[in-house]
Amino acid sequence: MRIILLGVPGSGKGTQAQFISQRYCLPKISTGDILRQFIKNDDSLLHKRIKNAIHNGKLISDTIVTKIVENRISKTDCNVGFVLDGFPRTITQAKIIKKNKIHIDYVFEFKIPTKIILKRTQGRRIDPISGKIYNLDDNKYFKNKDHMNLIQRNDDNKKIIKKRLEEHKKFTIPLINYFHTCTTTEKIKFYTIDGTKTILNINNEIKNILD
Ligand code: G5P
Ligand code: MG
Repeated sequence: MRIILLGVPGSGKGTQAQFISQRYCLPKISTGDILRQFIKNDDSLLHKRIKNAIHNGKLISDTIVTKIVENRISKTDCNVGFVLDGFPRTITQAKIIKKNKIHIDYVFEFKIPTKIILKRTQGRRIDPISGKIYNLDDNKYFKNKDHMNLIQRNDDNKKIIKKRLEEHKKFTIPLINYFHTCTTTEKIKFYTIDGTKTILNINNEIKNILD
């Protein structure tokens, strides 16, 4: 199964990517996570450029991101399929998937209103070891014994979120419209998910589709 998860910042892509990856034994490919890991490890000009773009809420160039994904999906563990979290994000990125003759089975778009986006992203906390995603609103956060070690993302502040939302509107909304046109011609199953529901409800909705 080859799956794409789309949606505004904080809509639940990463959370549901972890669920899908575990339940269906599929590698999770999160371009955001890969880029954040990448900029941690060096201080070259390229690293600085990527860091600057992320910290300004801007998308990274299609060339860099598609190279990362092409390289990752060429690994043998992706022979069974994969779940792409946050890629593609532009029509150019989607066309590279097509150029590589990779057939996508499912696209899920998560939708939530802006007011919720701001609250969720500011409450998000991440376990730096496992990558597991929590929220201050979530009881599990307090049950996590190591919650003192959970971290907040640098780009999870109001000003940067607003810029990330502008990028979404400019580049990803046209991509979503593009996918709508592909559903019939390329037999891609496209589902819009109401991201305001609980995580468990959405897990179940996805299970009903993929099981
Ligand atoms: P990222 O890292 O891909 P975004 O902005 O696309 O960043 P983000 O912020 O990671 O997306 P998400 O993954 O959609 O959001 O959301 P999440 O982490 O799962 O959930 C957010 C919070 O809500 C959590 O606290 C979670 O517990 C809670 N939550 C989740 N689901 C639910 C639910 O159903 N109900 C409730 N109540 N709560 C829930 O990209 C970062 C940057 O990297 C670059 C760009 O610079 C980008 O800005 N980048 C790319 N650039 C170009 N092309 C690409 N393809 C790129 N990919 C990354
Ligand atoms: Mg994410």
